[in-house]
Amino acid sequence: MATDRSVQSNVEQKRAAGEHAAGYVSDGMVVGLGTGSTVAWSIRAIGKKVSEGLDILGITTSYQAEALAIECRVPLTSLAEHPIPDLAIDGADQIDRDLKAIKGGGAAHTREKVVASSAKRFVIVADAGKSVDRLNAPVPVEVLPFAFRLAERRIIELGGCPTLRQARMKDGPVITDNGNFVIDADFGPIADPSGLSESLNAIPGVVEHGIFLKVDELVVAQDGAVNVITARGDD
Ligand code: A5P
Repeated sequence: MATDRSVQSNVEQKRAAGEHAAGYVSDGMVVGLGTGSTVAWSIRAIGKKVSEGLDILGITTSYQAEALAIECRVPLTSLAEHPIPDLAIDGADQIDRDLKAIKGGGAAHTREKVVASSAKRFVIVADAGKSVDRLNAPVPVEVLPFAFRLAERRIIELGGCPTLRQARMKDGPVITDNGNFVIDADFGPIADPSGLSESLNAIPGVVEHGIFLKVDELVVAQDGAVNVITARGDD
């Protein structure tokens, strides 16, 4: 169990990484704003820069991000109006050395993937605890409620263990911002993230899963320093 001190240092790492990436934002940009506690620091820092005259537009990935951006007075737009954001910033649940990530701990991965895939540059911000040699967290799979039993069966056939995510402060399953269910699919260590991504995409009724294969840059904070790791660009 984490001590108070480690919890505090984890929060400081998230803040350092999130605020570092806010420095990438400059006048005239359209910026994808991710979901979660790490990128929240980016959104707050961007809001501060806006109050000092920065001229940008944000595109949010969830109701949570939208509420925070509005609170921080970040002007918002949509993908319909600005289909190719200059930059997208987001957190992750795990990220490996090849900059392949698992996202969706907050059930926002579908919109996050749409925004990240639309953007010219996708940056993940993270505390050091998110870095792993091999992805092994359960993969969040957003699925149409009509199809969840089929999806569970197919996940088992792929060697996974599916758990329908349950809500807190509401009886029954989590309902995403898109009105769907989330299955957390535990495959243990994932040897082939690309292959698993393809297999999950092929399940009828699956809207989107949380394996992210294309991350351009990781901003990770550890021991009071911020490290920036850039994708090798060989895939
Ligand atoms: C939202 O569904 C997730 O993809 C988040 O981006 C991810 O869980 C990171 O969250 P934290 O920054 O709160 O760890």
